[in-house]
Amino acid sequence: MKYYVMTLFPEMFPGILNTSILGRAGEKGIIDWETFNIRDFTLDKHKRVDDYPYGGGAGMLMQAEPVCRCYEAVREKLARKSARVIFMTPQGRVFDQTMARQFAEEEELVFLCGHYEGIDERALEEIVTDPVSIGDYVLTGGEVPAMVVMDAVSRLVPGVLNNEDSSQNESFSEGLLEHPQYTRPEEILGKRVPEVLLSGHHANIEKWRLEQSVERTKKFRPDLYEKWQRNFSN
Ligand code: 6GU
Repeated sequence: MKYYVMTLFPEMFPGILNTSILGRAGEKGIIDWETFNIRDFTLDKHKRVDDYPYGGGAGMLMQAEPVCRCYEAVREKLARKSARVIFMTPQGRVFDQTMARQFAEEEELVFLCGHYEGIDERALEEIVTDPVSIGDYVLTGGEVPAMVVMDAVSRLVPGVLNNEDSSQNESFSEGLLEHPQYTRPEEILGKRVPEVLLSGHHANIEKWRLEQSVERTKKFRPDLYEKWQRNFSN
């Protein structure tokens, strides 16, 4: 998987993408990424990339020209010229695990990160295929959201996780929240590990874990619980 990121703040990316699981996947060559600084593509002699909105209003907008010229530079590198261009915006479709799975099937993804109050609509019409939001709250820019999507997608790319099915065979794919987990020691803070987990009785352990998952989901995510019931308990 190769990610191309168009942004005014490329310095935000290496910390996340070069660390831990994503860092290791990068070293192994399973995922790769490259940032393009939109500011490098302005023709303005003062390197301006933003301007006031027509019709008035608060804040500044990113201009169409540097964004489109930046995309042309990305496009030259694409193996498939029709690669998805994901625009991170609170106006987009809300990102979920189903979208993560769809994106993970691609070989390359382009991310466009907006900043300020947004981007001139004409540039968006020209290049964006998938406007995507990460939830109903407002952030200062699309960089953190792009990293969220890259993280969720990368762990679905074969070889990124050690255990091939640990991304598939997980509570969220099953539609429930994860059950509680414990590691050594058997007792700490006056609390013991639940006896069933020490019993070695695998059927009982599985039953306990499912019960715990169901209880947690009912309590914290009744919306997910209803969906799970509709899908699995008919
Ligand atoms: Cl993708 N961008 C911004 N600026 N804010 C957001 C978002 C994206 N998703 C949720 N809030």
